[in-house]
Formats: sequence, C-alpha cells, structure tokens
Amino acid sequence: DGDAGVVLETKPKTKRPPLYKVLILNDDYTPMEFVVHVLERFFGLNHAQAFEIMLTVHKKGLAVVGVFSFEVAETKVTQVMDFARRHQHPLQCTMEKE
Ligand code: TYC
Repeated sequence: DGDAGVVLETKPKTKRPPLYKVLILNDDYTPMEFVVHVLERFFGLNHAQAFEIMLTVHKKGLAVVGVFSFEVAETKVTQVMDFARRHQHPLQCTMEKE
C-alpha cells in the first residue's frame, strides 16, 4: 500500500453569500435634486452623503451606492428604476457581483 499515513484534510468551509454592488449611472437629463432624493429615499443616506455621491456620479459617470445581498440589491434596483420611470427621468441603476 502506497498511501499509508496519508491524511486528507478538508478546510471547514464557512461560505458566505455573495455580495452585490448597486451602482447609479450618470445621464444628461435627470435633475441633480432628483438623484439626491433617490439616494436619501432608497439608500438611507443623509443629505450630505447623498449630495456627495450624486456629484461623484455626475463627474465620474457612475458610483457604488451600497453593497447588499442579491435579494436586497435586486429590490433597490427595481425600486429606483420604477421611481425614475414614474417621474419620466432616464436615471439608470444596476447591480454587479462584488
Ligand atoms: N448629469 C445630471 C445633470 O447634469 C445629474 C445626474 C447626476 C444625473 C447623477 C444622473 O446618476 C446621476 N443634470
């Protein structure tokens, strides 16, 4: 027997659920105040935080507004997209695996 004394160990795998970044994208038409309102309403940011992220998106093209489980991220994206559509703004919100 060639395998005498061979010990196979397996790491105890504690696998965490994957996380998803929710991103807001810039466009030329959505009013800045509307984006600030969205960030306050759906992401629980205070006015200063919301304004800062809105300006980052305006200048850089996009920003991560939060990191969530798949279900929570999906809900946020749907809420933002529905709210923007209802107000006839082209604001885009998307998610990607971290
Ligand atoms: N660029 C828009 C404007 O000048 C403002 C804006 C900021 C739009 C962030 C979308 O995610 C956005 N009115």
